[in-house]
Amino acid sequence: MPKKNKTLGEFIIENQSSFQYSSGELSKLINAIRLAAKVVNHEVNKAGLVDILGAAGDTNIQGEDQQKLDVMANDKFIQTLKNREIVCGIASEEEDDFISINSSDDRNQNKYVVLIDPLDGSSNIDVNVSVGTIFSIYRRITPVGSPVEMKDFLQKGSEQVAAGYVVYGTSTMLVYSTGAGVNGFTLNPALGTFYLSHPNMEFPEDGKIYSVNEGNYVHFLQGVKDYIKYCQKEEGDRPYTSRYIGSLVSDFHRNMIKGGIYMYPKSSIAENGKLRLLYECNPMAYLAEQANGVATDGFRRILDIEPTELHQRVPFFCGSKNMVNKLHEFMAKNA
Ligand code: AHM
Ligand code: MG
Repeated sequence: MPKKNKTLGEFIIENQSSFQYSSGELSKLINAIRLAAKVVNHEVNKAGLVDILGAAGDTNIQGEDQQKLDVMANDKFIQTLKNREIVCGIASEEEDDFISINSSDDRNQNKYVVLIDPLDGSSNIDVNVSVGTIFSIYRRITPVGSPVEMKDFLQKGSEQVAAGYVVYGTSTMLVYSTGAGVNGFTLNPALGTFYLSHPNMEFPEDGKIYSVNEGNYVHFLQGVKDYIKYCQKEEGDRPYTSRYIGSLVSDFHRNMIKGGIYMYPKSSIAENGKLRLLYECNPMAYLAEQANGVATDGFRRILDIEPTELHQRVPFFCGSKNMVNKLHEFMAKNA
């Protein structure tokens, strides 16, 4: 059990030898994400003070309005990763295509690709509610030294070597895993230092919170409707509590600490739900499994899904083991 009061920098150095592909490169990568997270945190915190709110005017590939902070966060993460010359490719929810990175000597020897949702839940910024950054890291499968290809990004989630998120909340936290459990670090804004505050985070096996946009209820599959009714029924330890921030990172974070289930089902108006497999579901599923939780599309393990395109969407159910398993019972009955 890692001891507390340790900085993220110390933790990274102490733990890099336990990483299965250790070479220090992954540590440098996490360090770059830590730096970009601090810069984005600074910008997000002053969002209410300066005139940078509102849509930037562009729309992303999914046809959604981009807000200025999305653009800023996207640029900061991409720039930081590019400047440090530690990845060979980046794919971002805010970019139509992946970005291939050349190092200064033009022979990129880096092994890792990063997929990122730079600012998730961005519709919450205008109303001062938590948002987050989500990242996912893979080893490339094409040869080192050559340009990255689409297949380097379209890997199954089970191939991830690390994943994490930053939650810009009442305090800012960076939570990540390199395959040996999940650890959370809280930013001390006065010093600009992340401290290990939540070692070995785990979903409680049972929970009492369900998080779903119930406004879409009428459009859900019968299995999901039945499960929601089950959550609301007065029996045993139910009814459960409903909590939905509308910011995946924040809903996930709360559920991991308190026990709960997050759901973004498919519906008659969104045939694959809303969330993106590569930028949102895979990294969160990786963290969930590292934290003793479960993540599926209602039937299949998220990490087993073979991606076919960069911006693919999937239904997403994630959280405490017994809650997700109960949902599966209702889904199977109605399949
Ligand atoms: P975004 O990437 O455009 O911000 O969308 C993802 C977000 C999640 O964080 C959140 O859980 C969900 O969208 C909320 O969607 P809805 O408003 O449809 O409930
Ligand atoms: Mg998102």
